[in-house]
Amino acid sequence: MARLKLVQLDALIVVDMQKDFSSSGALPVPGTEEIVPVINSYIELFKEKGLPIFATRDWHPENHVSFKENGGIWPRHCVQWSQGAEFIDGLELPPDTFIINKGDRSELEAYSGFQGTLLDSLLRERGVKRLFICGVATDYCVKNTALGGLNLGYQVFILSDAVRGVSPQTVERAEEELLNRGALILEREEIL
Ligand code: VGL
Ligand code: ZN
Repeated sequence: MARLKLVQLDALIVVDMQKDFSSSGALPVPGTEEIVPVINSYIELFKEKGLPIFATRDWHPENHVSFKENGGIWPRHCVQWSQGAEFIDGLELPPDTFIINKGDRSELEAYSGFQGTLLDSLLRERGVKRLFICGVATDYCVKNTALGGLNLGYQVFILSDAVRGVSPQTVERAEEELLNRGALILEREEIL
């Protein structure tokens, strides 16, 4: 097995690991709790090497367009400052994690961590070239954050043991699209 060595150009992106996506939340993504320890081990790895860690969070106003009551397809979730929008218990984000709020404009859906945020400039300022992406949901925000990164010229790695999706069919399509666009899918033991 080829192994990948982390270098100074790398950053970890933890996508939307929030209470509303856990099994007791408003929009449960199956398996979200299960990946918390795996994500913690990636966090530890990046922290050890002094590499930057970014955590996106879905951060919707009450009247967000993605909610069913406002014509969208999702139950109300991740409302700004609500308990459901908090990071999931047990996730060990270091104090110097860069927190990226997205979907914070009522009229715009934002599945990508790059959409309407400072993520690209923060990464660029630090010379980051390669993104290691984990979190939820594989078929929505992980996918679109990864595509956003690819469009902006980053090399993208999906951490397959640390992502979970909404449905198997859309996850399969998402993985195929990501591979076709040049992302690589790897797991913990493939990283040195
Ligand atoms: C997400 C659906 C709605 C996600 C966010 O984080 O993947 N999915 N809002
Ligand atoms: Zn959302």
